[in-house]
Amino acid sequence: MENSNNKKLYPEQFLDFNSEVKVASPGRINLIGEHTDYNNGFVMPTAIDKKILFDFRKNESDDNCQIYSLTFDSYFKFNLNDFSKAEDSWKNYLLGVIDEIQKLGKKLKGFDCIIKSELPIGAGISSSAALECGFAGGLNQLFNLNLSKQDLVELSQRAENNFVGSNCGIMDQFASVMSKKDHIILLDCKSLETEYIPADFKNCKLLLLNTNVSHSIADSEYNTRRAECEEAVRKIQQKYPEATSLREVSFGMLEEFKTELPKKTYQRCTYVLKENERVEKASKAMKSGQLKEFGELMYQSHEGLQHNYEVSCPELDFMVDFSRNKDFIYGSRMMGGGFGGCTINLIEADKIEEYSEEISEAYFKKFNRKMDVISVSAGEGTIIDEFKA
Ligand code: GAF
Repeated sequence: MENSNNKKLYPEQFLDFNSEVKVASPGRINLIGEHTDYNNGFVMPTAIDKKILFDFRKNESDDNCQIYSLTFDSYFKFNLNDFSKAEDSWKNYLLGVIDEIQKLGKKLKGFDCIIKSELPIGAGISSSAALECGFAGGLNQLFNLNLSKQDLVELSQRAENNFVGSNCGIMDQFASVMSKKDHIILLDCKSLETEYIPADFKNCKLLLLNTNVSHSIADSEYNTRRAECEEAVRKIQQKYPEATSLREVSFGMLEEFKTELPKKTYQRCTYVLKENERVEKASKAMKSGQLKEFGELMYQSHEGLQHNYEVSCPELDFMVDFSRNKDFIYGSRMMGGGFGGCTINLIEADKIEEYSEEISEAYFKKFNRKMDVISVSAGEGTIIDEFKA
């Protein structure tokens, strides 16, 4: 890894690190289809051109591993046969991956790894999936584990579910590994069937506006939303056994259970069913170049997330509202799990600079907080290079 200006940052044992495997693992955006993945629904994500970079080498030992994060200037070591949950969450994404690889009966040996991130943390662009998938992909290559791309996606998701304790769906890991440059994925999270739609935004671009807040309730509320959806499915299944997720539930079926479900639960389910419909419409609009229609669906998605799914926050709502009457912004919505992070905006390219200044100023005035502008394009999924010694 390049570190010529900054050599003093490396712990001594990482100086002159000769990489055997290098990995570039991207963050992701999601155009539409939020909180639908764990309900077996549809999403439209893609990887972005910003990444986490890894360098791997085998070491002499059978089971001792060392990891250094250049981003956090933090070093830790662990034994492959004896490790437990760490205090820092970023370490748990990695340990979770090791745990899942070992559960598959795959044999690892001692290795060293350096990690450097270009992804802002807590911005909702899934630095966690990038970390898991890049790490899993690197180990797969270094130790010839013979895992497919889909194995890497699924074991990374399991690492997050089982070791980190977040009940995330599959979207982030899938986008990080499977994306193709200049394309948006239309993913059916039930069958994992994929369609790659050219990311042709004509005179527009995608712009992320980072609220720079990440409210602490995010993780617990995420798990609660998922539990609410699952609870509804369990009730509906009593009459319709074929409904194993909200994907198999129609508006008509949901209506039948309106009085039996808690009001909020009914509201959450309505949002999910409508969001799945929006993704279907949005993918058609994207394919036929109807960008204004696409943008309108983004606004509707935000409204559902704000009022029915209730995962937004004042900072995100302010940003979306601020864009509403600007005819050069076609669509805007919160992106990812919610309670902070970024909005994603479809905006005419030549207005980006002027608009960024205007909204930054207004946001600062309102919340006394700086926001960040992140311009993104649809990038390639995980890239792995091997270097023979
Ligand atoms: C987070 C999760 F990790 C995803 O699986 C997805 O549910 C998303 O929130 C909401 O759409 O990024």
